[in-house]
Amino acid sequence: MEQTFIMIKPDGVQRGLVGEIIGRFEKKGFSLKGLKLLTVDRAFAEKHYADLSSKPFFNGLVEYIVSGPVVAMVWEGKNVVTTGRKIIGATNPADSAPGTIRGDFAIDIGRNVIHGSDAVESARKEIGLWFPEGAANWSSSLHPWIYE
Ligand code: DAT
Ligand code: MG
Repeated sequence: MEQTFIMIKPDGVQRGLVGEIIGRFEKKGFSLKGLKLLTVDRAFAEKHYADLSSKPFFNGLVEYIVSGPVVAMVWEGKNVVTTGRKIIGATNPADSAPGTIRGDFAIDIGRNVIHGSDAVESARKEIGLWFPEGAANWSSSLHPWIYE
């Protein structure tokens, strides 16, 4: 089953949105396979966002991510990468539809509350980086009520 890496950024933690965000993924029917609250250092944040290292906003982005604890998660389910991105909404909250996490809870692109992997391959890399110990191995007994 497909997995994605989801991270509630420091603003989401500070603003008390952790429960709300987890609830949206849970209620959709996805399964939580990894969860931890941690504060990462500069080198780790730079590795996570390595693909963006040439962007003018890279330094500010890294400072934002290291500015406080984040909630790192692995979520599992059919098409969870693409559907997770839909639940999160567009990168710039000005373009995120109401009903999405960024559309409902964010205003500025540099404080957009949440990260979600953009492809199955980047999800695999990000889960490896954030969860070197591996994700949890369990399956929900609700499975037949969610999947036909
Ligand atoms: P996403 O987080 O939607 O996958 P991304 O991977 O392109 O978007 O960029 C990572 C983060 O970098 C994004 O959540 C917010 C920040 N960012 C992206 N584009 C930006 C821009 N033009 N100005 C400022 N910050 C930006
Ligand atoms: Mg991205």
